[in-house]
Amino acid sequence: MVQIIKLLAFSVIITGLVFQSAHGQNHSSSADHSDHSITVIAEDYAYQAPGQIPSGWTTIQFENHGNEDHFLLLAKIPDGKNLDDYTTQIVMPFNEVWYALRDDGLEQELVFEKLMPNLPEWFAGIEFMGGTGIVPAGESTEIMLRLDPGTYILECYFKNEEGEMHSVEGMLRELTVTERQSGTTPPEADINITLSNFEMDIQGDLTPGKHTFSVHVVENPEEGFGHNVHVVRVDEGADVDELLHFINFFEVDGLRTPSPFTFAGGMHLMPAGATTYFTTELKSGRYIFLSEYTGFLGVVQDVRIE
Ligand SMILES: [Cu+2]
Repeated sequence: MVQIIKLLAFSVIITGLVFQSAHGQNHSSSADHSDHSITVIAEDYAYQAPGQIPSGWTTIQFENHGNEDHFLLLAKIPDGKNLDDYTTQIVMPFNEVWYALRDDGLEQELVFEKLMPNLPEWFAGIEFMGGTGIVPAGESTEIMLRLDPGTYILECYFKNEEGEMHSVEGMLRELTVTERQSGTTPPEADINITLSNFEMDIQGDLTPGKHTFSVHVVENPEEGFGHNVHVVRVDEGADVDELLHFINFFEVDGLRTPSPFTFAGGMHLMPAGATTYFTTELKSGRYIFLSEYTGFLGVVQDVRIE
C-alpha cells in the first residue's frame, strides 16, 4: 500500500512538473522561483516533455523508461523552421546516408561528401546546444544548461537492434524556449572539464560519490558538429578501441542496441564558448571519459576512481 501511495505521489509530482512547465507563460514569474526544473522521459520511441519552457538556466531530469539506451540532444533551429522541416529536410537525408553505410557499404570517409548536397542551406544555422550523455534503460540523469529563446528539437539518434535510428522511429520533439527568463543560476561544480579539439582536461578530485561536473568547450572541431562527453564505466580489461568503435555513429554496429558498454553520465554536443553541467554518481573502479566528435577519435581519459 505504501508503495502504491509513493508511486501515486511520484506520478503527481511528475505530472505537476510537466504541466507547470508546459504552461510556464501563465506561471507567476519572479526571481524567487530560483530553480527551474523540468522532467523529460524517454520511451522506445518517444519523448514526454513540456512544449515550452523559459529561457536561461534549466535543470533537466532525464529518465529512461525504455528498454534501450537513450539520450537527449537539443538542436536550436533557425526562426521559422519547425519539427516537420527538421524531420523531412535534415533527419531524412541523414537517414539515407546511414542506410548507405548500413546496406551498401558506403565508406565513412565519403559520408560528408554524400550528405552535404542533400541538406538545405539552413542546416548551417542549426546549433546543437547540449543535452545528456547516453542513459541506460531504467536509469536517469540530471543536466543543467542555458538556453536562448527559440525553437529547439529534442533528438535521440541511437539505433535499435534492426539498425533504425530512434529519431526516425519517433524520438523527435519540438520545444519552444520563451523570452521569459527562468531566473535560475548555475550550480557549483566540483569537477571541471575543458574540451578542445585534441584535449580533454579534467580538474578536481574524482572520488567515489556524487559529483557535479561543469563542461566548457573552447574550440569547434573542423569536421563534425561539436564536442560532447561520455562517462563510461568499464572493466579493468576493457578495450578502449572497442569503445571508440561503438561510440562512432558511422560504424554499422556503432551506437546500436544491444549496447555492450555501461554509460554513466555526460553531456551532448555543444559549440565553442558554451558551458553545461551534469551530475553523476561515481563508484570505485575504472572509467573512460571520451568525446564523440573530436575531428579524430582520440580524446580519451582513462581514470581509476578509488
Ligand atoms: Cu533513443
